[in-house]
Amino acid sequence: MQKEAVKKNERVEEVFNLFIKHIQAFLQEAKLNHEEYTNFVKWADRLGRTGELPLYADVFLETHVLQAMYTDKPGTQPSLLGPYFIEGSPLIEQVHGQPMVLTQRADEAGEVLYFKGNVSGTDGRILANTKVEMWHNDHSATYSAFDSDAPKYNLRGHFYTDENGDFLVKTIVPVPYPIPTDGPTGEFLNYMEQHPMRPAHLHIMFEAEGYETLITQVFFEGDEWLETDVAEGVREDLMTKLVDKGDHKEASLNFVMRPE
Ligand code: MBD
Ligand code: FE
Repeated sequence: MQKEAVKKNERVEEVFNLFIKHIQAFLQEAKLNHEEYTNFVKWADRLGRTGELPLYADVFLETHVLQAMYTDKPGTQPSLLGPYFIEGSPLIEQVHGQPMVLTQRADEAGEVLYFKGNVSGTDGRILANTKVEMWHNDHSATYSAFDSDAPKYNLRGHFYTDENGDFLVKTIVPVPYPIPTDGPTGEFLNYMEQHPMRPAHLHIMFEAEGYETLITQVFFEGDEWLETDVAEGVREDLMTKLVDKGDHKEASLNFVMRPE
């Protein structure tokens, strides 16, 4: 207990030292005048006051955290957790032989999607009974509990893989998502002459005993925003294809987790 606390403080000290060292180097290089400095501080203050700091961080910084953590490691690449995950999603009822239906309104707009997945380990093990957490936006590109008036857990839920590590979930096809442009994050995008779009994506997270939790996303071939995703969350092994089945679409992807 005592030892743990000491270790943690050393890590915080190390990180803060690096943080201040690089901020100072940035200021030396940028040679801001006093007006620019004041503008920068005011902008950062607005970022905090409007509640957009998590959004800004997840869009412009989180991808670099992931790259530092995971480059060159085996298994499915992680992607951004993003600012729109909430705890406490409902357990989706599992009826044998039937797809699980992600929480949705009776008249949920959008194309029906059946998404099939399989979860295994880099050690070759089938990962049965793995917890799968899913959340994504709706047909009007809004996330429940944030920029939508849908019920809090709309298009959110969790369930478990079957004895073969498989799952089949029924939901709707997510759509490309513009991050909010009316606040300080939008100001930043404007100055950078950058569009606010993320390609359509499913958020998905896997938890299995003895394995590293895998937080990732699923993207769809042909999406016009894949190459210029504002948050740089796209990874090659997270791509799937939407197959047209007339009254619905199908897609599938295999996920591979790493032992701890
Ligand atoms: C999103 O939907 C998202 O997934 C991320 C990472 C950032 C902003 C909006
Ligand atoms: Fe998202």
